[in-house]
Amino acid sequence: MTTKDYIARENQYGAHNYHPLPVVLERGEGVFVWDVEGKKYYDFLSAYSAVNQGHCHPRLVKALADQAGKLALTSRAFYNNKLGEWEEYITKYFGFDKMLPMNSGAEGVETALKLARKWGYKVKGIAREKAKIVVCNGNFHGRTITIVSMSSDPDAYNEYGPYTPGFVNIPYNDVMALEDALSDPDVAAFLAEPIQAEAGVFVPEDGFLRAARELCDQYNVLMIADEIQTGIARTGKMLAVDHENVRPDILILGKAISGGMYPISCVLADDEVMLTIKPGEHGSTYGGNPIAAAVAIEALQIIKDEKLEENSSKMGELFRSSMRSFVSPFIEEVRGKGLLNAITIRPNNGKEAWDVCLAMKEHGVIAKPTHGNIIRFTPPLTINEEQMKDAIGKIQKAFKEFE
Ligand code: IF1
Repeated sequence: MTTKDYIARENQYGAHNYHPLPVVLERGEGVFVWDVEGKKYYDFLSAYSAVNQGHCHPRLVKALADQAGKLALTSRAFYNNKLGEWEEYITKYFGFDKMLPMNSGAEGVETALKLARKWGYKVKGIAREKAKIVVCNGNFHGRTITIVSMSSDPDAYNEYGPYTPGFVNIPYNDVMALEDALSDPDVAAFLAEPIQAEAGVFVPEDGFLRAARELCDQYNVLMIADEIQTGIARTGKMLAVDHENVRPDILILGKAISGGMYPISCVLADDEVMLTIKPGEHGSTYGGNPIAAAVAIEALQIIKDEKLEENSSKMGELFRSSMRSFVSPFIEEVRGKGLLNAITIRPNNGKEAWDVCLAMKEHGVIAKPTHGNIIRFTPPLTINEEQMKDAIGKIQKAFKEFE
């Protein structure tokens, strides 16, 4: 079977909810992936920042395989000997009292919203059914009906109504709008991504997160950070909120807490928040399973052992400075933090971001456009200097092709 055949089969039997780049991958190792014809690529998407530790990291493969051969799933009707180990490890790692495990990022976000509402009623004393959660325009927190109810992207929400009420949308990066929204005593929480990734890697002004933290304190509102994409060293610090020394009340993690090995998400919070949910009031069949526990511990330990925060920061600087000094009629702006970067593309000679991505693919680098004119550049955090320089050379060749 050729690339064409694989794509045709997916087209025929799979739902059409994606428009992938025409490349069919079958193998990965570190920063590289290979397609079914044996062509090798630098992966500059990393499964949307899930594969921060690199593809098929041997320690993660081993953690997964060892645990899979011993005990995979118990449900939460019984205890297992791995979950507590993960809970202790991750709460100490991030400095929270407790953790609640789920599977997908969206479930993590749903969990945080439930916690915020419970806390709003039980602790803050908001009248039943009145709690509001403040969110930002341009957000991306997942795909459930409640989550798309917060979205300002028509592709994400159109024709999925009726929507879940109780959300207040404000502009991102706008402290005045935030203060205005939070001063409503029915507000339980403020939910935001520390950098808006899907919106096109929109980095807020320095001080925004700190100001948000202070306003949440002032108005007795929980600050919820969705670090599903920005967390786990992606932006050059373990968490993106660390750049401003901010500690959220609820931290949502996903994607790279498994290094791409398994769908795992979790929510961290202190007792005042976490203990508002009682037995039977929330859960998940797979959440907290022994494989997830084993994989997540290993994935987080790899970040420390391989000093990936530092590498992400350095390689990110190298990427941005190289692409900023590179002159191309296509490049409007290069922005980002650590290895969460984007280039906005000015259409040129009838060619757009999609065409640039196709050309990069031919040169051996795969990345995907978002919102038409933005390309995200998010390689695994394990990328070394030589690889980064090589990949940048290939990316620049692709840009030059259309001049
Ligand atoms: C898709 C984007 C990335 C997320 C944040 C929660 C979730 C995500 C900040 C939900 C998920 C994904 C989902 C993926 C594409 C992708 C994405 F382009 F849509 F925005 F990464 F940039 N919070 N992001 O980024 O996590 O339930 O998917 O595990 O195809 O929808 P999930």
